[in-house]
Amino acid sequence: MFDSKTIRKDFPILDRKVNGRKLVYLDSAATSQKPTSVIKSLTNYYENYNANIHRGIHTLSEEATEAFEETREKIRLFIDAAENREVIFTKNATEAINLVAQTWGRQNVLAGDEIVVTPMEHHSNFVPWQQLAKEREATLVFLPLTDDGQIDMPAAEKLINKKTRVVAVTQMSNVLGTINPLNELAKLAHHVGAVLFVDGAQGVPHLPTSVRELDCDFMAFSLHKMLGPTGVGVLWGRETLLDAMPAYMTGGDMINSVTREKSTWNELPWKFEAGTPNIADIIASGAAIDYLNELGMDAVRAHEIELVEYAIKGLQSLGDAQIYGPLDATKRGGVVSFNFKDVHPHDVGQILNDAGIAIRAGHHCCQPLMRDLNVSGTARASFYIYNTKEEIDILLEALKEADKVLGHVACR
Ligand code: C6P
Repeated sequence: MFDSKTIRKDFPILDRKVNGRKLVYLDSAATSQKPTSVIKSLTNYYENYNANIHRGIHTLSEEATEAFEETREKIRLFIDAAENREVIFTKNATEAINLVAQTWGRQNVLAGDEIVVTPMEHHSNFVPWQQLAKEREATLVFLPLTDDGQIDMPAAEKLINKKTRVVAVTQMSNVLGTINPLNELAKLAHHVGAVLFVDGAQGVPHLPTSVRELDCDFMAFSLHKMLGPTGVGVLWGRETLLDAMPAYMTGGDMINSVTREKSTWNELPWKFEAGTPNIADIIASGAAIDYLNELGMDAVRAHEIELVEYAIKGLQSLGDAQIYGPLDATKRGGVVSFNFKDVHPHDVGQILNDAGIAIRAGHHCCQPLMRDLNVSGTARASFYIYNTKEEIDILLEALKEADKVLGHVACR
């Protein structure tokens, strides 16, 4: 285990005040804070070796290319992929999902086929599949959830069938916290000749992840949720699948040769990386991976289980707080969504902000799930390596205070 209080010293932003109170940042599921090593990596790049990559034969370009490709290798190791050809940089998880839906999807999903999703998908892993289904005249099938927000696996066994082309599911829900049984879903998908697409946006930053052990076929995630800068996403896919896919965007860097009549594509991974990529942020993402590796992802996971257990107990002790998702902390990741009495979550978020506490409130880009839960939104506290039990105490105290104020609002 690591000491969050020591870790906090590496995150300058955590020293700031909000509304005159010490910042309590409980919104890492939206985006994590960044350690000094990541911030320094950005300035180091711009101060010392800013150049375009894969093009120049001058020293700066060579240094930038080397650092850029080194990050790809770090990411390969982090998710235990077989080849770094399989690691493609995008601008975020959303772009990675669209890339697959619009290339592999258009090539492989035909009229009458089925695309399987869950009701807990973030819009990013839902709307691209919904649009593909419309375009291809395919059917979108939803795996039902149990009352505590887990996939109903006996139902999944029946619903994943010969018509299924892809099962698209989140590794961990950004609302319910549920960690999904990807191994079992991979078996069900592969048994009928379908592929398993995993949205790892919430999973990869918080759980030890091996794409080979999970036996999935594609995975998408964003570096900004795992200590890295914004503007960097990753698509991992099996080499055979990526090789067979058409290009997504065309232009510079992704070609092999171009004549007036036709063009041929570069090899993987560059076939999917058209134009100048986000060089500085991708290189700094390598520093983020180094930081997480130093802590160890098993320790990250253990820390979050401890915080989630503590937060759930604390919220339960307040009475009247409705908590969504499984209550067993080992079955969920570091997000806790709740509604506090019959008060609108935006009011909760506003009052907490007055106390310097940053949470997220609203539909969390999961409108179909909100409809199923019969709520307009939830309040959500999410945790990461720098959060402490003391901060959860501050949250609980603020909620007790809010109760006094919001109790009135609710009765109006
Ligand atoms: N969820 C949240 O506060 P991008 O924006 O492409 O980096 O990530 C999209 C995304 C995809 N899948 C899941 C499960 C996610 O949680 C997110 C981002 C943030 O919950 C911002 S809406």
